[in-house]
Amino acid sequence: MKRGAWIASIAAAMSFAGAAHAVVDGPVDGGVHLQAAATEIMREITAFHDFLLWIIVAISVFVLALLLWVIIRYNRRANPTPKKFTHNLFVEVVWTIVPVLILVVIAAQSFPLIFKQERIPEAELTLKATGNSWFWNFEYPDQGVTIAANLLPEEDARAQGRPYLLATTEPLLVPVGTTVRVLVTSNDVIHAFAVPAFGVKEDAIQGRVNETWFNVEREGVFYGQCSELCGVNHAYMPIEIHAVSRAEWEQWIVSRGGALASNEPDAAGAASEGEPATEQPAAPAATPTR
Ligand SMILES: [Cu+2]
Repeated sequence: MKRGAWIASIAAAMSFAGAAHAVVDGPVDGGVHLQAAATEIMREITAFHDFLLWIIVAISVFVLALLLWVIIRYNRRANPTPKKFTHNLFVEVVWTIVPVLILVVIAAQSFPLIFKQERIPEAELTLKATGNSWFWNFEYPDQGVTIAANLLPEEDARAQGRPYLLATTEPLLVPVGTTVRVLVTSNDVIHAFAVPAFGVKEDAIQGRVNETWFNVEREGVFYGQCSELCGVNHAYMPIEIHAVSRAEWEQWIVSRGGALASNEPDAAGAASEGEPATEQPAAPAATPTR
């Protein structure tokens, strides 16, 4: 890579989330930063990542400067007769208090973000993602639509100009500007439903229903992958999500034989609160769709 390109990449990596750059969804060749955010949560994760990066850079530079100072100023030639003291109260207090303060500052940014991720807002739509060895089932239980998304074979991906190992045979559609609650489970081993641009990563565990959520801000094609080592074809169970307008999504639901009845966001939310077992009968329902 040319020197200029390196500098540009590093500058991009260290830029704050608000910095203007062309939005390219999905992973890109030579990309060094996080994928372009498509949800508010991911924008905040990106900003937090950049904030931490600056703290790490400052600490690394400071420690390097201390090392250089000791190497140059206190080597045997420059300082032939070293002092013999072993304690310095002031320095010891400083190197205890300052790291604690740094951690407090980090925690003050980190905890609100974790709470925001974990607290699912009033959902307008429920999506169920079920991991299988090795493909995903997606279901809109309130609309009665189920799809099975397999890896798009390499020759088809090349022919269609879609990214091999990320494109699927059956892309999932979600409406933009809609809070989608995602129920994540598995039919066999542990998988993980992860979409970097949404800031979402949730374990898919057999016999258990985990919950997460996203609200996509813009239309686009977003990719994710199973993110839990789940066996020999772990790398071949991608996730492809198309964020589209509400009208286009409704059209798609109808074309898949679904019903656009009003959904009741609170029924499933209350049930999953304390008793995951009550959700269990829903899991096998996804199986016969294959
Ligand atoms: Cu998996």
